[in-house]
Amino acid sequence: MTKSIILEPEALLAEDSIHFFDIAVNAYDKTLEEERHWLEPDDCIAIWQDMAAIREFESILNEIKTKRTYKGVSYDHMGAAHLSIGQEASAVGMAFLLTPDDHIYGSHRSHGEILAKGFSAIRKMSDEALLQIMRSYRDGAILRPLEKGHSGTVRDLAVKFLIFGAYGELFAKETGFNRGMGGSMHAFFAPFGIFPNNAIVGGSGSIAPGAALFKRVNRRPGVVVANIGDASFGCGPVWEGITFASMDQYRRLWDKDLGGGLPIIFNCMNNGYGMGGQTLGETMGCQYIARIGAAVNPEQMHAERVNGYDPLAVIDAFRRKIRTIGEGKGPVLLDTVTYRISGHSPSDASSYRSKEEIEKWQRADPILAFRDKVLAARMHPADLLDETRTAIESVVFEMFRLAIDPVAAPRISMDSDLIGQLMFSNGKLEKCEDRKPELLQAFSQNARVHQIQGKIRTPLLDGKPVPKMKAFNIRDAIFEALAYRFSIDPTMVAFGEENRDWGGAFAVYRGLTEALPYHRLFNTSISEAAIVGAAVGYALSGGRAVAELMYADFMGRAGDEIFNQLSKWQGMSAGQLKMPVVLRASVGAKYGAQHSQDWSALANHIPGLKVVYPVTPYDAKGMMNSALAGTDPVVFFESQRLYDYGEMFEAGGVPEGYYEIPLGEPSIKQAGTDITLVTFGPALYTALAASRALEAQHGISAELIDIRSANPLDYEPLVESIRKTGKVLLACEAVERGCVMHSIAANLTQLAFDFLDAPPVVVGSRNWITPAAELESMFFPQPDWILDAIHERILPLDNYEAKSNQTHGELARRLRFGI
Ligand SMILES: Cc1ncc(C[n+]2csc(CCOP(=O)(O)OP(=O)(O)O)c2C)c(N)n1
Ligand SMILES: [Mg+2]
Repeated sequence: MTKSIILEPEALLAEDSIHFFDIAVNAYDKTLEEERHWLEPDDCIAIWQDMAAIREFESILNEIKTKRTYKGVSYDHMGAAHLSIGQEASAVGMAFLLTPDDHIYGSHRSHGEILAKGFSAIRKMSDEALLQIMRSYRDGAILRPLEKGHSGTVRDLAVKFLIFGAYGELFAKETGFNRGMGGSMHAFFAPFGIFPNNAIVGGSGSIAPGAALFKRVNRRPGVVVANIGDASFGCGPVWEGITFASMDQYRRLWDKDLGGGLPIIFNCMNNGYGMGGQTLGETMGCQYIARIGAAVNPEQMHAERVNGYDPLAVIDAFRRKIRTIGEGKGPVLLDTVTYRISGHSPSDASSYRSKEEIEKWQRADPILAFRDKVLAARMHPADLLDETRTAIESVVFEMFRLAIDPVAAPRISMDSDLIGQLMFSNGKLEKCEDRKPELLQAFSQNARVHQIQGKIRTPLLDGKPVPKMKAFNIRDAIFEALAYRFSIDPTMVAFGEENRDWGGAFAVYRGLTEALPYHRLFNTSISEAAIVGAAVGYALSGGRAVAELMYADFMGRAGDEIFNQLSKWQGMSAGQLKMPVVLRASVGAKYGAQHSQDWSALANHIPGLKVVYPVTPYDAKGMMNSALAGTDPVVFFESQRLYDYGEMFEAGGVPEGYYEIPLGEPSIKQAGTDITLVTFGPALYTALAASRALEAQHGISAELIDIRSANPLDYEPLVESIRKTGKVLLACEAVERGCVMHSIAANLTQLAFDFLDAPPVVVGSRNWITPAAELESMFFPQPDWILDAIHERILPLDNYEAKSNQTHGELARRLRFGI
C-alpha cells in the first residue's frame, strides 16, 4: 500500500517558519486552601506519611552503609544504595494519583518511587485484593514472616509487606520481591504497578514506551511513567524511546478506538546532577529538560517544568497530564525539579558541589516545607503530624530489622542451582491472552499464502533439484511460522524498520500488511535501541513481540537493550516476569564491513539469551514455531544470502502444517563415518561442498551436523558422532576469533577427549573487516579452506595440495598479529 500523505514539493519547499509556544516553568501557585476541593485531610496525612517513610527508609540505608549501624542495630550491606534523600516530594507527587493500572519504570535511584507507588496502590486497593496479592505472590513467601503477631489492618500489613519486600530485595534475601535477584537498582513489584527499575542510566527510556504500546495495542487502561534522571537525557536510547513514543502513526494511522498517542509520561527526576557532572551549565546545553519536548512534535510533548519540592505541584501536573493522555495526546514530558541532598551513593564525598548549595536545599527540605504548609492552613495540628511521622518511622525500622534477620529473612541456599534455573522460563505459551486475534483478512484469503501454496516443499521434483523460483524457501518458512502465531496469539505484534508495506527489509513480512491491522505490524523510526527496548517493555507487560533488526550489524545500536535488558529481566525478576520476544537479526553479505557480520558470538556470550541460526526452510519454520510458542528471548539470526534457498536435506520436505523443532537440538544433515563437520549458519553449505569433495576425491565420509542453536545446545549428538569418527572440524561464517565454534570446540575437547585423534579445528572468516562483494571469497570460509585445514591439522590427504595456508605456523602468525 502507498502512503496516504503525498509529499507535495510546493508545500515542502515553500517559505515558512516554525512556531514554538512558551513552556511553563514552575507555574503552580495554588495554596493548600485552593486545593481543598479535592484535597481531603486524609490526603495530607498520606502525602506526609509517605514522604516520611521514604526519608526514613533511605536514612537507615545511609547510616548502615556509612556507619554499619543504626539505632544500635548493626548490619553490613555489601550492595548498592543510590539514595534519594531530598527527592521524596517528587516521588510521592508522581505516584499519588496513579492506580495499580498505571505502571512506573525507573532508574537506579528508585527506592522512593517504589515506596511511593506502592503506598498509593495500597490505598486504592480493597482488603481482599491486597490479601490476594500478598498470599499468592510467591506463595506467600514475603507475607509469612509478617503475619505472625500482626494485629493492625490489612492495609497496615500491606505497607509492611511493601517495605519488607523492598528491604529484602536490597539485601539479597529470599523474602525480597524477587528473591534478591534484582537488588537495589532493579527492584520492582509488578502487582502494585511498580515495574523494573534500571541500573543502566536511561534504560527505562526505551523500555517504558513498549509498556505503553502494550496498553494501546491491547486496549488496557492506565498510563506508563518512565522516571528517569536529568543526565539520562544525554543517552541515545532515551531519545530513541521518545522518538518511538511520539510517532505520528498512533494518531493518524492506527484505529481510532485504540486511544491515540502512546500513554506515557517521561518524568525527569531532575536533581541537577549525573554523578558529579552538572547537567545545568556543564554536561547538557538545554538548560531545561522541558525544552527537549519542543524538538519532538508540535505539542512539544506538553512539556513543562514542575516544582518537585512541592508534592502538590507534582500532583497537579500529573492530574493534567493524565487527562491529556486520556485525550489520546501522549506522550508527555515532565521536568520535575528536585535535589538529592544525599550523595550519589553513600561513598560519595560530594566533592563536586559546595556545602553551601547542599545547605540551601536542606533549608528548603520538601518534607518540612509541606509540614509548614499543612500547619499554616490549619489542616492538621503539629502533634498529629509528628505522631504520624514517628509511627511510620518505627514501622520502617521494624521492617528493616526483620529484613536483616537471617531466620525470618534468609538468603537462597548458597549451594542451590536456583539462579541457573531462573535464567530461562522454558515455558510454552500458545497465546498470551485468550481473545480473538485482530486480523484484516483470514490468512486463507491472503495472496502470499496462496502464492506459497504453489511452491515445492521437497528437495527434489521429479528426481531433479527444484528451481529457485519454485522452491518453498527460508523466507516462506519464517513467514508461515509468523502467520500461524499471529492468527493464534492476539497480543503478538511485529515491528521494526520498513516492516509494513515494504514487507520487512528482506520481504519476509510480505503479505502481512494486508492481513494485519496497523497496530500489529508497523514501521518504526530508525531507532534500534527503541525497537528492542519496546519489545522488552511489551513483553514485560504480558505480550509477545517480534522485533526486527534489518542487519545484525545494528545490534551495536541496540547493545544495551539486547545484552542488559532482553537477556536479564527473567533472571532479575526471579521468574516473575516472562520475556516472549523473538529478535530477528539478518546477517548480510555483499555489503562490506558494516553490513555483513555474523555477531552470534556476542549474543551467545550473554547469559539469558537463546541464540539460533537456522539455515534450511525445515529448520527455520520449526525453530521459529518453537521460538514463538516459548516464553524466552530468542535471538533469531537469518542469512540474507540464504533467504531464497529451498529445502535440500529433509527428504519429506517442509510440512504445510504446524510442527516445532526444540531449540538446542543439533541436526545431522548427512551421516558419515570418518570425520565430523560441525557447522553454525551458512557454513553448512560450505561444509556440504567440502564433504562432497572429500568423498569424491579422497573417499572420506563426513558426518555433517548443523548445531542450529548456539545456546542452548545438546552436545550429546556431537560427542556421539566424534565417538564414531574420532575427528572434528567446526565451521561458521563469523570472524574466527571468539566465534561460537571456539566455545564448542573447547567444550568438545573436554567432553570427547578420549575419542579424538586430533584437537578440534575451527574454520571461520578471517579476523578482518568484511571486504567488498568482489573480494568476499578471501574472507568467508571456502570449501577449500575446510579441506586444507583437515589436511594440515587433522588428517593428511593423499596427493593433496593445499590452496590456502591453514598450517599451525600460519595460525600462530595470525594470532601474534591479531588478525
Ligand atoms: C549507561 C550508564 N552510564 C553510566 C552509568 C554510571 N552512572 C550511574 S548513575 C549516573 C548518573 C545518572 O544521573 P541521572 O540520570 O541524572 O540520575 P540521578 O543519579 O541523578 O538520579 C551514572 C553516570 C550507568 N549506570 N549507566
Ligand atoms: Mg540527575
